[in-house]
Amino acid sequence: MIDIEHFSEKGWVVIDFVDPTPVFKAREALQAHLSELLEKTTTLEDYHKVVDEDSLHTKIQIKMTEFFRKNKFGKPIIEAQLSLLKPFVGLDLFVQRNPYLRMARPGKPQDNIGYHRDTYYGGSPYELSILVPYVDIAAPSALQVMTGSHTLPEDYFPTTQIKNPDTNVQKGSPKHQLGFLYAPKVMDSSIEKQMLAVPLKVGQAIAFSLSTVHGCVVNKGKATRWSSDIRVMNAFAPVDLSARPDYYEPLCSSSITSQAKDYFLASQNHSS
Ligand SMILES: O=C(O)CCC(=O)C(=O)O
Ligand SMILES: [Fe+2]
Repeated sequence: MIDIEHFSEKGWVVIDFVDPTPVFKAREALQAHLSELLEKTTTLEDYHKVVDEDSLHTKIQIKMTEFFRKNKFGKPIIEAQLSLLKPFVGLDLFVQRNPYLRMARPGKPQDNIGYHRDTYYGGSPYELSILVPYVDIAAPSALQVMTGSHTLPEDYFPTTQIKNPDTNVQKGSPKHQLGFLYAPKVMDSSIEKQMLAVPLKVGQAIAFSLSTVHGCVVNKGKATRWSSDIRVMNAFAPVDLSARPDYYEPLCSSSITSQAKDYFLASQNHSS
């Protein structure tokens, strides 16, 4: 069961997956593909011991992301947890089609996007981010969240919009497509003392609202943090998806919704 009260109060919640099998399957496949790319048996955790140089890292992350998306690892991971998600988000759900695959090496701030709210970038508080780790993540390596920030107004925190100092992050560039922001809205570093690191094991996830302040500035641990954040939303939530029509795909429908869709499809076919 998801602790819905915990989520309501804090804006984030740790989920123990009912069926972690697809996560372990993705982990195995990622590790095998990584070893193939690096021509060397490599664990996800020790990736940073093999790849230190940034441009090589970006190339590997692009290839690993393509592999993750081509094999469609995300949807089955979420699908296996539907009994948990339905009481939480609803019976009619969308899931993100092409989630990001994040790879944050220890001591490399450039592998992270820092503290933010995704509502700064067009996300809706009706959308949920489910961050699924493929390695155990100890507190020093973990994503951090600000408890209670999910219901604070949008202008509560001052931000400064800058151009990403990493010139490789441009609109549409490969790094942008990996989830890095070309014009990040930087939050004041004083919020750090309110940020709470949430350690996770493989088979768990942290779910948070897109209005919850979250992020990581640098992985201060010993292992590379591998995760994908997979967004889920209620198909009937008042979110304007017209600017990103392919962003989501259907995940599940209630019985009445499925029958209504069949009716409209039949009527359409009949009249054409
Ligand atoms: O994994 C990270 O470092 C960031 C994840 C994130 O920003 C999100 O899920 O919205
Ligand atoms: Fe985010």
